[in-house]
Amino acid sequence: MRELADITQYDSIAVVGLGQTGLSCVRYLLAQGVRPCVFDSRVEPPGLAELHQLDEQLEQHFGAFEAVTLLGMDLIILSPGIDPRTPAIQLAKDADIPVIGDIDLFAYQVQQPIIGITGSNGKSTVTRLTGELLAEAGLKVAVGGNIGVPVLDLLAQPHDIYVLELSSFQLDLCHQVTLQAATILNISDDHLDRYGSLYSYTESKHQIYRHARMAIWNRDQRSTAPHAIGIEQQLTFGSDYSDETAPALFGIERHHQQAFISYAGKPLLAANELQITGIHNLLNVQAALALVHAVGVDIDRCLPAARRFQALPHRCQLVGEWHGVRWVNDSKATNIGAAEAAIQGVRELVPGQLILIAGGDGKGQDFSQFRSALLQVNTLILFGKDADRIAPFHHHVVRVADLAEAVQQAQKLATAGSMVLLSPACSSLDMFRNYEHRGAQFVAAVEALYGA
Ligand code: UMA
Ligand code: ADP
Repeated sequence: MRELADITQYDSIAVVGLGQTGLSCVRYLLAQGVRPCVFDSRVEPPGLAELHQLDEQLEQHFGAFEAVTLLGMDLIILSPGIDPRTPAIQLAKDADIPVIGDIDLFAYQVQQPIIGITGSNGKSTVTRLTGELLAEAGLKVAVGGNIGVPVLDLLAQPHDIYVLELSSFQLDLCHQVTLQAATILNISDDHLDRYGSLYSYTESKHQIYRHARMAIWNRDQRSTAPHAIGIEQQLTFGSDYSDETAPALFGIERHHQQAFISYAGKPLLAANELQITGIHNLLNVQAALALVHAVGVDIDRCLPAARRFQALPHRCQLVGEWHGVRWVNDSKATNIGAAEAAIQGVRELVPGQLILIAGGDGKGQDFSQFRSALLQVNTLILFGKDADRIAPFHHHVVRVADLAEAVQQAQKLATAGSMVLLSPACSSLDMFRNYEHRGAQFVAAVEALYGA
C-alpha cells in the first residue's frame, strides 16, 4: 500500500461504518479541517444522531455500499467490523485506493511509544492492567482500542505512552504502526465466520509482530511465537517455571504449596496476593509485567498495582451469594477458550454443583472442542441461536427460550454450595446489544429473583 500522506492532502476521504470507530474518525477529521463522506450499509446507522450533531451537511451514503461512489474516493477509512473483502471495498483496493483503519491514522500522529496487545482471550484484562502498572510507575498513560475507546479519542490529551488492545479485525487494517512491544496472549477458535479457518485467524493475529520491536509470547501455546517474522528481542511467559539462566522468561514457581509469578528465577508476587484468580489470570499478569519490562520500566515499582487489580466487569464477576448459591457473571466469555478458562478457574472453588448458562451466536466455532471443559459442569442450561450445536456435548442439558428463563431454571436446580456461572462461549449479538447488555440483564434477573 502507498505510504499514508498527511490527512489534509487527500481530496475525498470516506469514513465507512458509523459506529464508535467511524464517529471518532469523523470527529478527528473535522478537528483537522477535513470534511469526509460517510458510508454505512444500514439505512439508519446507530451513530446517525451524533453525526448530525457534529455536522449535518457531510455527504452521506447509507444503504448497500456502491462501488462506483467508493471508487471516487482517494482514501478509505474502514471500521473494523466491516470485512475488507466486502465486494465494493475489495474493488476499491484493487483500484489502488488505500484502505486503512483508525489505528494507522492514530499512529501517523503519535511519536510516543505504543504497546499492542492481541489474543483470543484476556486482551482487555491485560490492556487495562498494563495501563495501571505503567501509571503506578509514574507515567501518563492512555489505554484504548478494541477495549472500547477508539484510539483517535486518545489524542485529545498528551500522554507519555499508549497501550492498545488490537483485535484481528483492526490488525487486518494496520499498515504503518510501530509498536515498542507487542504480544499475542493466546490463540483459540474465534471469529471463524469471518476467517473461515483457525489458520487464517492465526495469520491475522500474527500481523501484530510485523509492527513490533519486541515480541512477547506464551510458552504454553507455541502458536503465539513469532515464527515467521524474525524479531530478535523476545520475552516469554508461561505456566512452567522461569529460569535464572534464561533472562527472557516469566513463569510460575511453586514453593510449599504456594504459586509465585517469577522473572528469571526470581519470585515477584505470590498468587494469593492477587485479587484475580485462575491460572489464566496468572498468565495475564505475567504478560502485563513483560510488556512493562519491555518498555524499560522497573517491574518492582509496578507490583503494588498488580496486587490491587480487580477483575473487570462481566469477567468472572461475583454477582452475589444467596442461600449458599453463588451467581457469577462471565458474559465477556464470547468464545470456547474463555468459557473453558472460567470453568477451570472456578471448578475447585465449588463444593456443590456447577451450573453453566451458555449459548448465543457461536461464530462458526467447533463445539466438540468444548466437550472436555463441559465434563466439569453438572448441568448445562442453553439458550440462543446456536444452542442446538452445543447441546450434543453434555449429558444433562436444560433448554430455555431466553436468559430470564435460564436464571429461573438455574435457581430451581441450585442447592447450597452450588455456583451458577453465565459464561456463554458465544457472542451475544443474536439476542442482545453486546456482552455488557447480556451481563447487565443477567445481573438484573438474578437480583430480581432475590429482591436484591
Ligand atoms: N457496518 C456496516 N456494514 C457492515 C458491518 C457494519 O455498515 O457490514 C456498520 C454498522 O452499521 C455500524 C458500524 O459499521 O454503524 C459499526 O462498526 P464496527 O462494527 O466496526 O463497530 P464500532 O462501533 O466501530 O466498534 C469497533 C469494534 N467493533 C468491532 O470490531 C466489531 C469494538 O470492539 C471496539 O471497541 C471499537 O471499534 C473501538 O475501537 C468490540 C468487538 O466486539 C468490543 N470487537 C470484537 C471482539 O472483541 O471480539 C473484534
Ligand atoms: P478479551 O478482551 O480478549 O475478550 P477479557 O480480558 O475481556 O478478554 O476476558 C474475556 C474472557 O476471557 C473472560 O470471560 C475471562 O474469563 C477469559 N479469559 C481472560 N483471560 C484469559 C486467558 N489468558 N486465557 C483464556 N481465557 C481468558
